[in-house]
Amino acid sequence: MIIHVLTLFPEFFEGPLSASLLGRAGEEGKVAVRVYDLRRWTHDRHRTADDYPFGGGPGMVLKPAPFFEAMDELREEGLPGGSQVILTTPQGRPFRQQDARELAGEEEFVILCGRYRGVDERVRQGLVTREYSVGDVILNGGEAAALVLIEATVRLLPGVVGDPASAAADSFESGLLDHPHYTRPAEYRGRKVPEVLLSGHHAEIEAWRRRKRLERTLARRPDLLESVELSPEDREHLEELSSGPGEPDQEE
Ligand code: JA5
Repeated sequence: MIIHVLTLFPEFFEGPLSASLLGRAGEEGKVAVRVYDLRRWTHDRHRTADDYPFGGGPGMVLKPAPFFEAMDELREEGLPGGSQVILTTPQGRPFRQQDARELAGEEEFVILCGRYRGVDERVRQGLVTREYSVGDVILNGGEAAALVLIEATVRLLPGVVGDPASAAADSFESGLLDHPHYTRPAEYRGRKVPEVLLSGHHAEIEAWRRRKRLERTLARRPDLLESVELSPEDREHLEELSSGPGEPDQEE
């Protein structure tokens, strides 16, 4: 897979792309993330990539030309015709696990990072095929959001996450939030690991974990329950929960 990133702050990507799982995936040739400085496609002495907004108002807008010229060059250099061109923006659709799965099936794609007040609208109209938000928060630019897309996508590539069972067992692959996890010691500062986890009864452990996932999802993200397949036992448990106490808001 080749991921191209156009940004005014290429140094933003250096640490994350060389660290941990992403760094290893790069070294092993599973992905090449090519980060380009947008100023490469500016032509004035000050390498200006932004300008004042027509109509006035505060802040600056990223000029269209560096994006269009960069895309021309990527295409001349072999970027396939149908490649997705993604803009990270608060105006985009929420980026979900399903979107990461779709991107993981692409051979090559481009991420455009906005800065300041955003990008000239003609960049969206003329270049962008998809717009994604990574949460209703304000960021200084699209770079941090681009890293979210990259990490979520690359970890789905074959052989990137060491243990495929771990990738598959994660929250959201089941559509539910994850159950609690414990490791040694069995008691720490007076807090005990639930007895069932020490019992060795695998069926009971799995049933406990499923119930905990349902409990947590009901308490924290009830919206997720609408798109999850629930067994009759699941529904029965949720029924009990809506009358009972459930998980405390924050474990004290
Ligand atoms: C800000 C000029 O989904 C969170 C996001 C916030 C944010 C994004 S994505 N892009 C920008 C931006 O600011 O380009």
